[in-house]
Amino acid sequence: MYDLVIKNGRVVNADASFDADVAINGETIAAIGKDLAGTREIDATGKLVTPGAIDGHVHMQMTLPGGPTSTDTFFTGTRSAAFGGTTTIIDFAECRRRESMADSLARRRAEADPQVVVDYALHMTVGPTEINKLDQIAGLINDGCVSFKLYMAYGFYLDDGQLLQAMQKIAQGGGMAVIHAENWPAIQALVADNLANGNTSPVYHAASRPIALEAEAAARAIELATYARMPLHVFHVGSDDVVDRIAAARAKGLPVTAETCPQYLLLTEDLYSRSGVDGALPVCAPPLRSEYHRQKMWEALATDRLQIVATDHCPFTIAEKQRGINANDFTKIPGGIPSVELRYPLLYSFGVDDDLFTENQWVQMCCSRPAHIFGLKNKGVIAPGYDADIVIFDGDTEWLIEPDTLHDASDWTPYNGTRMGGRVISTFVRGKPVVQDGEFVGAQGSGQYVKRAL
Ligand code: DUC
Ligand code: ZN
Repeated sequence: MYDLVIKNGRVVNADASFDADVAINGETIAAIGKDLAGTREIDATGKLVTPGAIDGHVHMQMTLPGGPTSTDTFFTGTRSAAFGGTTTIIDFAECRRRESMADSLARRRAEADPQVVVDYALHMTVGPTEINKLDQIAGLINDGCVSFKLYMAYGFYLDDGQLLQAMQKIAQGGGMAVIHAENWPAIQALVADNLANGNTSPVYHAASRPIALEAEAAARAIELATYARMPLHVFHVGSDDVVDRIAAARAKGLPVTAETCPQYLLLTEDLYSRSGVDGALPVCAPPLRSEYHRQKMWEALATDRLQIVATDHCPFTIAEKQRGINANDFTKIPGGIPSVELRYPLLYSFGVDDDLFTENQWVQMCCSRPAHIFGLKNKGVIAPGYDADIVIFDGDTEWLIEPDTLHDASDWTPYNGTRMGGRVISTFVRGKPVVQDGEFVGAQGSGQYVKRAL
């Protein structure tokens, strides 16, 4: 007799789908088979039973330099994640000037631990002030923090020499880097030019960050990572030019992977020409691109030219976005879009339901591949011995996205009014329900920090 059996569902893994019961003992999947009996049983007839989804790129309660803090706390953000079938997030730790990487990690964990309702890990950010701390990297990797965020954009970007130094230390320690690839000095020249010419509206946010400057940076990062012999994951890809660079590197057998995000799959740059704050809401970096590139992102996912989907979930309120409009300066608009709750159902609705890719590819890009890329050894697969992170998903229910149906702390969603073709019913994290039949039943602090290994 098992502790819990999810009965009669259609189990969907990356490599196969099959009808079976899933038995759980404690926090772990114990067996998969027919007619399994449990102390507690849940009927999943007609439903999909998938691994918990993994979102490798979120920013909960992140304070921008001199600016606002992203709207979701670790509690509201992970509750929202759970409603969308996401059972592990990876957020970021950022060092203060004189703080060690280990202390920064501990400080961020102290913020997250009492709040999280799903499991989480952290990427360690390496900025210019961390260049004299690079010897700490190996120790961090040994302690399970294996990925390092390198920015090529914003005031804290690394120049090429710093990038290479960081990559070599990460390679020596056996870690990997995740990168925000944009050519910051070139972007700054375009920004200055636009502002000097009175081009202050959100349209010029996108105009100042053209695809060429993202593709150039991605290609440069790949070259440096290749020289340093370090695995590289490229964040938030929204243009086919960048996908070309990723695909070329992978064709040579280089350890390069990349993600796109829901905003690049479903939204386009023409939103920036809406008047008032509406044009500011979808400001994010890299910016939204054209309809051509939007369609290319779906194609890239279907053909394996892109490997995974993450969100870059980073909401700011309408009032915070409005301040950038009031200041008549697109650089004052805090960048970020919420979607931690919607990624998994959106990818089902517009990917699987619209026949662009299979349910197995959906699970691969949202669950098993993120687990593999980021070193989450016990997650992303429904098989005995894995963590019992499980989603019961109804692939047949149609529903409409409205602001009130979501559970994050944002006061807007760019997906308002979108008709969806599938919905999360229940979400289990290590065997415990966090969302059950559409109701939150989790407890703050029940999520765990996950140590990783590549
Ligand atoms: N881009 C955003 O738009 N927001 C958060 C960080 C990032 O890179
Ligand atoms: Zn980000």
